[in-house]
Amino acid sequence: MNSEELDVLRKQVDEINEKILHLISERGRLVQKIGKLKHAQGINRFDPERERVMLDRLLSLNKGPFKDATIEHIFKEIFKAALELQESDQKSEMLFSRKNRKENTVVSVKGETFGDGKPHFIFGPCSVESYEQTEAVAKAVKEKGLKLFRGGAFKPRTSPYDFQGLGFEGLKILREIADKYDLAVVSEIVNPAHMEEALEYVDVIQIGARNMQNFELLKEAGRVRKPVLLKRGLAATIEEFLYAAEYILSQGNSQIILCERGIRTFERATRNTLDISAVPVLKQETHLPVIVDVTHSTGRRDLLIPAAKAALAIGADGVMAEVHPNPSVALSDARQQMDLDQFSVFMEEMEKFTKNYL
Ligand code: PRE
Ligand code: MN
Repeated sequence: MNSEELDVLRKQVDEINEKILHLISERGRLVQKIGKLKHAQGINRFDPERERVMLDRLLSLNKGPFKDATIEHIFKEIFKAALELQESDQKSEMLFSRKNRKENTVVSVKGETFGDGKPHFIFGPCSVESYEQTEAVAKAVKEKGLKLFRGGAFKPRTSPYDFQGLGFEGLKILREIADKYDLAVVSEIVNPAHMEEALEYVDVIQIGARNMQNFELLKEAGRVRKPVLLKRGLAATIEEFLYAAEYILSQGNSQIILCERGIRTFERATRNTLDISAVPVLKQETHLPVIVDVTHSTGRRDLLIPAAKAALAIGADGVMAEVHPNPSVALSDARQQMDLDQFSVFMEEMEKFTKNYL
């Protein structure tokens, strides 16, 4: 074959490539329309029966030179690409998507505006154990000029024999103390049926890691008009986390703060593995504020300061940590809560870090 002949053949191949590209693009646009229709009708994107019918028809038309298996392989790749296109279209239409809303959602609680580019902090004991224990922490939070106070009243514990929280009694204590010190209450609700009554006491509803896929609870949180602090599930992918947020958004509540709290991995040096890169991923993919719970992710008092610095440095909108007046006797998470002196050091470090590096 002389080189002129080769050039001619290659030119023909180039032209066919172009035609294939146009046809594939045209197919893509049609498939996008199909994707929209299917989504509107609530039909599954993946349709193996339809794929089989198309493949059988193509194989019956196949006259070579490619073998049936090759044709089947090529078209399966085309169908896969079509599915991915439909999926990415659908994702960008999600309410959580940054593509859908360019500017940050700012969640405002007692003047603390999560998502405004500045760091915000949430502190409080793991559990509300008594009025005195809770007040001691609230007082320290207030003295530092902070506004957000957390405390667990409903505690989803691994063992049913562990302290389960004081329930509504705990919420009442939180409210009373928060009012006394002019703080806002962040507390976890675990039962959709409790939501309405809890709103009397709570300013920010926390959905805990263990309930991230409690869809009825998420829907209920979506119906209320108060901010929701949604924690990532202990073994949830970022995608699952985002769909959990979508449940809340889809019910009309966009006041959501996402919270990375560490995920379960093989590593045992820390209680969970802080997935620090989840912060910028979430900031890129969504318009929602993102905070890091340094207590539950590390499970180690000695790692709280570096983990919090890392969180702020990588772009988190805030940090949450647990503080107890006497951690050694705490009824839950005794090993990881800060005492009041450690809390003071923690805040001094955060102030220095914020001033020097952010
Ligand atoms: C399409 C894409 C994915 C489905 O699994 C089947 C077919 C395709 O690429 O042809 C389009 C489509 O979504 C559909 O026909 O229902
Ligand atoms: Mn805890």
